[in-house]
Amino acid sequence: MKLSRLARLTIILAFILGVMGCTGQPISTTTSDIQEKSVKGYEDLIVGFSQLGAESEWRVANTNSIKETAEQLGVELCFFDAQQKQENQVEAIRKLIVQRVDVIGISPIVETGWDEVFQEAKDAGIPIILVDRRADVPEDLYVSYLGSDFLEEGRNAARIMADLMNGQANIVELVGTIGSAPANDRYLGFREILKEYPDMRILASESGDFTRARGKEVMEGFLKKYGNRITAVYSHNDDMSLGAIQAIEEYGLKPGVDIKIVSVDAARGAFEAMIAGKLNATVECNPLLGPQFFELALKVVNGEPYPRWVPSIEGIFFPDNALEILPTRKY
Ligand code: GYE
Repeated sequence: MKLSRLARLTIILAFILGVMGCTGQPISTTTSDIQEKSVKGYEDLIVGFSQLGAESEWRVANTNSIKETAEQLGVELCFFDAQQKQENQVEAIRKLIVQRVDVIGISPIVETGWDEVFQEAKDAGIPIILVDRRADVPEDLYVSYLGSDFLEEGRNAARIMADLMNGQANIVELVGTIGSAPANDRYLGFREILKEYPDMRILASESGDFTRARGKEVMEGFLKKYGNRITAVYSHNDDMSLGAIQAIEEYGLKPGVDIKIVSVDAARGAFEAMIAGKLNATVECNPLLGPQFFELALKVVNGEPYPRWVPSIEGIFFPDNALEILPTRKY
């Protein structure tokens, strides 16, 4: 049988990955390993993680939490950063399958397009845990979801906005990454509450891809088109809010005063903006998921009972006590 060059390379890669750990160290096989421990501890765990990128303050804190917790617990972590590309996440999962990790955590960049590769993991007997973002796949293709209630975050943002604006506003919306779970649900949750307020209108809604640079650009476009008709901004994350603040200042208006801003995440940058009077509120979305993730991973691997959804506990923050709270913030 003649194998193609690609097939030969794949076999060699599979062999190398199979005998090397994520750190590049060979996986030592002693007799006790071969006999397979019935109950694994953190030191026995090999966990794969496919992170979507590094687009925001939130994401950086999320990655740090996962890496630091793995180190503290002695878990072997195989971490891949997809740099905002779904195809890189698919490739990472395939590598992790070849590496035969115990469990795979993934923060899917968008909701759709995962069925095939999740099925491949399932066929290989590797459970998938969704971390931070949900994927729109059949229930049996993942074991659990750890993360926030994005719909409720959107509802809370609308409730705060209605309060701030006394039920009257011309709103522009900075949407997160198109097709991502937080953008989809923060969009829907906000509108659900807005229905109760006929004098709160959305003038325009556009994606700023969860980044500060895009948030600024999109806000510049809104200002060019609607000028001082805009009375409020709803932004799906703090980075885009910070970009919008800059755009509003350059336009010659006062963010937080002439145009009120409600944001999501509650990252340090948002607290600084609230202290400076430029941001009116931020709905918390907790990125520090490392400890809960590895606890869940261990339960899954040991066949212990675990919930289908582990929700994060979150609050809402306003400028009045931002100065006091800032030193306690961990991201
Ligand atoms: O709000 C945003 C990030 O998925 C909840 O992604 C996360 C979101 C977060 O880029 O800042």
